[in-house]
Amino acid sequence: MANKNQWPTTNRILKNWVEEMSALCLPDDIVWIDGSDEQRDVLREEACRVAEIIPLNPERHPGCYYHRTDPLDVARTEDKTFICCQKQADAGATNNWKHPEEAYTEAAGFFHCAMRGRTMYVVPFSMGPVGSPFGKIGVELTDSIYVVLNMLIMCRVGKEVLDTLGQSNDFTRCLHSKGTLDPDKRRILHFPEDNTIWSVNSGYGGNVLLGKKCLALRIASWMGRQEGWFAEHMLIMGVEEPNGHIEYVVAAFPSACGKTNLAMLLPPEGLKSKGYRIWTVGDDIAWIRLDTDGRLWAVNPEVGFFGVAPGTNSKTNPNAMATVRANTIFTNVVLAKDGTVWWEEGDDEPPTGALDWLGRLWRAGMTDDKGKPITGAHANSRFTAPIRQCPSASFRMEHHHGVPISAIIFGGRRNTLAPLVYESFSWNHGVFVGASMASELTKAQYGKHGEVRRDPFAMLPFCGYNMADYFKHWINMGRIIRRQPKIFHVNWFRRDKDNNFLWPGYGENLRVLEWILQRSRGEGEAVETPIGYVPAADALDMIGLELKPGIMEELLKVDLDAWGNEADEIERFFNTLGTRMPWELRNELEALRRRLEQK
Ligand code: GTP
Ligand code: SPV
Ligand code: MN
Repeated sequence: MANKNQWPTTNRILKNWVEEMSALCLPDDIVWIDGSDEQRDVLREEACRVAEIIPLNPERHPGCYYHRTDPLDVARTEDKTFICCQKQADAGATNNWKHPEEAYTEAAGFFHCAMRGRTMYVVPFSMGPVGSPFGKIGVELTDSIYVVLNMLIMCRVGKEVLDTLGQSNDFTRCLHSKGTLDPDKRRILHFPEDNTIWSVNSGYGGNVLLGKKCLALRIASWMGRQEGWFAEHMLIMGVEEPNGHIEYVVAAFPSACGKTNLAMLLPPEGLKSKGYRIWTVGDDIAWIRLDTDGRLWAVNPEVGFFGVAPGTNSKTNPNAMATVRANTIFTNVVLAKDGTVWWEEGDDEPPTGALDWLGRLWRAGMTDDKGKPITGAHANSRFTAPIRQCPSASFRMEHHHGVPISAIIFGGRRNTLAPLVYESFSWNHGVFVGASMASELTKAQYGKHGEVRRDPFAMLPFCGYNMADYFKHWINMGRIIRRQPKIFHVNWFRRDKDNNFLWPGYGENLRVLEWILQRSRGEGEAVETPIGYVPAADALDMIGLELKPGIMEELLKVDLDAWGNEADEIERFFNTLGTRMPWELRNELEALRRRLEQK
């Protein structure tokens, strides 16, 4: 469709931009994505023909495909991710920064002729329901059919979006090329002042599905600060209580720390008989606005899951297993001879004669030259699947207004220190709890696996502006939210001396949610500690779950000495965030220290 007159829009600004970018990348052809099943089927066939994807067993996995990324391109590359605004101070201490001019110039060199011999796909997409006051439109230009097929699952794509955009200039300009996949020339560039994203030399999810982390978190968080709302790395879930009423909560955990699992949990035996039911609204991103009723309301800007495969099985997450049965793309898992897929701690025994995520012949029990087990699936292997296929998918997904939020939950992976759950004393204390979050690194990030790093609000890699300003935005919003949700912190990952998890987690986490919702209503028994309120010894309903004696005490323990050290760590971290750190959080730190000393 090189002929511009045949393009499916009359938006001059959009057409000019597509022309300009194609003059830079020089694709052989330009194809506009209309969101139809017919076009998707043609693209699938084409991707299979060039072996970008492999069709899976049509009986076992109808409509499913398999994909491998380059071995050096298996997770987001935070060190190649930049916020490119005029002033470095606006990107802040936690972001890599480049001056826009320098960033454009360098990347233009990488994009130059990058699409020669390839097709440029034009993907108009909406984050949030099309036409909703929450909605934001983007257009991604990409030379990867894999990206197009993923975008078709992850967001609302096609003609309807173009119609809604009309002649407007109000869309995020997203440019992506696989380029050569050279890691040294990989750049994930955000230009919040131009509403533009450029991504080059990667083919991995979070780097290239530009509606997700790049638009819906980094660019949107910048917009949210200016327009008075929040873009957060949070799941959204409804808890239907025995009386039929549904309360909604949002929860921010760092990458690979349990958002997808919590968002679609199945009530455990015991609690199930009380009549609980979970509704999944989102598993990764929440856009949150203050409404005229004085409450916070949230939408999930996405319509798909890009979830971690390893560890997902019919016991830990039956809803996810049901979701990925059909119409799913699997990336970097094990491919079995019969066209099925497998991953570590999944269902079934490991297949024989299978190919691992690198495409090598693989069998369970293989070890490398150091004797370490070789996993078949990459630890950050993922599935891309439509939310509507999830048995617990919320019937309010398409509501333009979203859902009202009753509690905000923060959490991380902490071997020690953080108790199973605690409640903050106030909004500002809750912001402090979010700001001082920390978690062990997982395979979703490059870095040293297991090391603890500060990850405020689970937004360290995703906040598109100065982190200190971000904290201040949360504090300022608190002043105008008339009906503030309470703020909590959870830790499913506390371990005993032998390194075993103390808490069974997964579905059992509903017991903690039940207490959180009770507390939000002013009910539920709690004990005051220097860090916040923890449940009284018998406050969690443990019907149907027996823990060994002493375990609950261990889970809820607040070690004052360890928290004294933690306060020092938090101070060290705050000191790295520069002069814009809000005084309110310094006050909260001193208040924590005072409470610890008084005990
Ligand atoms: P991103 O998609 O990277 O943002 O991750 P996420 O926060 O959605 O994490 P996810 O739910 O995919 O969980 C990541 C890993 O944590 C999986 O291997 C899970 O099996 C494991 N996990 C999730 N919930 C629990 C839990 O309650 N307890 C324990 N022990 N492990 C859990
Ligand atoms: C995360 O790392 O938090 C993810 C996966 O959700 S990705 O979209 O690749 O960033
Ligand atoms: Mn995530």
